[in-house]
Amino acid sequence: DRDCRVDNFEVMKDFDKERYAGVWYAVAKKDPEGLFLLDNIVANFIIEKNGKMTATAKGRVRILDKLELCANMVGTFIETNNPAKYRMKYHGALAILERGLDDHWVVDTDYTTYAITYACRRRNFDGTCRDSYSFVFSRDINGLPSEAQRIVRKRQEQLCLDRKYRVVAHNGYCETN
Ligand code: AZE
Repeated sequence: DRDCRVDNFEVMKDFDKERYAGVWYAVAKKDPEGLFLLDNIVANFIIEKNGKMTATAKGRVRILDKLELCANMVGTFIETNNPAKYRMKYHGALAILERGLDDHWVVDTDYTTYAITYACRRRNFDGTCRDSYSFVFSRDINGLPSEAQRIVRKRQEQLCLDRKYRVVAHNGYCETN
């Protein structure tokens, strides 16, 4: 039946980072293992003058078991042979926050309404993913229209992550914290 090997996942064809640039609100996410952004997640992708893509991301996190704060994260994107498959180097503005190097695959987007991204951090020996995260992004903080939701649901199935997502709340927490 469905092929869940990461290398066989389809990603956005002819990905155009210039059209992708700008603000995206996370409206749903599938979490990886360990610490992660909780909610109020907003990403802003920028194309630098040298053509490289960077991004800032904000989101509420809980660290040291009970400290809640808004993480200000910075990501730089390393291009690969596939224009929709990046390696993302990221770190927090505060040294106590995470840093790392993750895949950042743009699985699908129409540039103006929705985007779905995928990162596999650890693979099983059979090529399926052991530890992944994925975001559904919207240009509109209030969510996606039903046509886009239908496309996104299909992509989530193709990533073998159907029913693994939760809604990302936006309540202004990171505009004041
Ligand atoms: C992403 C959008 C593009 C820029 C960045 C993103 C990811 C950020 C994280 C942050 C984790 C922070 C934690 C802090 C304690 C994909 C949202 C940088 C993965 C866990």
